[in-house]
Amino acid sequence: MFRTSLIYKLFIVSFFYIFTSFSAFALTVGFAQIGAESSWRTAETESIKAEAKKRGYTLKFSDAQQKQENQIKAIRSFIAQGVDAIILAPVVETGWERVLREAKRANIPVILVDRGISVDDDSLYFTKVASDFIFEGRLAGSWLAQSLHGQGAVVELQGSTGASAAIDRQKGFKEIVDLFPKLSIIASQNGEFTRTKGKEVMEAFLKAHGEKIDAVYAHNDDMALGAIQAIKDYGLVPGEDIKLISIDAVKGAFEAMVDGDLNATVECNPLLGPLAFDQIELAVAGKTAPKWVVQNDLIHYRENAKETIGSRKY
Ligand code: GYE
Repeated sequence: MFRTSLIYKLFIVSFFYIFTSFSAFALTVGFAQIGAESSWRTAETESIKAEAKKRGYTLKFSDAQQKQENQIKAIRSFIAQGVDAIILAPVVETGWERVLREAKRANIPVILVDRGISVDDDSLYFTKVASDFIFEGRLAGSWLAQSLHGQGAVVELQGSTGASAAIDRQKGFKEIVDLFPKLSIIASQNGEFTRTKGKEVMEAFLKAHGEKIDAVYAHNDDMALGAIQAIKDYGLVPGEDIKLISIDAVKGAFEAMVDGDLNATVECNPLLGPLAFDQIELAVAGKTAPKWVVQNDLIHYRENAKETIGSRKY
């Protein structure tokens, strides 16, 4: 009798111990995502959802349909629900101070993923997990300058207005192009990071400049894939008559490189889930992190696409 009750008590005590320690670590995290404009973003969303599941965390997910006001609303609702941390993929660079101050006041750490923000007070967020877009633009510019032997007319498909990914990819690319007096960007327009808009803008570029265009620089693969279609419809050969380089390195870009339509793509890794949750755990434990956890990117060429396509993870 005595023994059974002792075992019984021990069982209850250890059960409560396990339960309380487990629930202390089972965090609730809000994720204010931008939308689903590109295959890159879909891969990022999946990575963050999968990582939350793997760690046994609850993820509250919000899709802002490309609108900053929706992201701000989502953040406010996460604060009201008392989440342990917030992941924010900021659609644009500016206008975040007020809502981030609210999160700070509520003691909820904010982890930025994939894009950056411009604020005077960087204590408004814990850290940023993202690629270096200026570097990506420079890499794309260097490839293009070389492959055109420093001479030619380039059209640029920009990412959505105000996004750090668009601002910096433009900046880095232009820096390199400006080094070559005979290389110029003859047109540059917003293609909203989507395949549909990329095709539409490329159609307009072709109508205005036709065969004068030597190359396309697209801020993401989806827009390049749309442009490839427009070039084919116009009766030119993408990858040959008009060279194309874009950024992201998603599966669709590799398929286009295998087909010969796309010349090169700069990698921008969207599988940010593990790194983002590592930062959350540091924040919740009261530790510090560098202000920018940089992802390293490289360039892929169509010449090697057949060998590498099989090992791609997104
Ligand atoms: O390159 C593009 C997307 O913010 C890095 O957003 C991200 C960019 C990515 O929709 O495809």
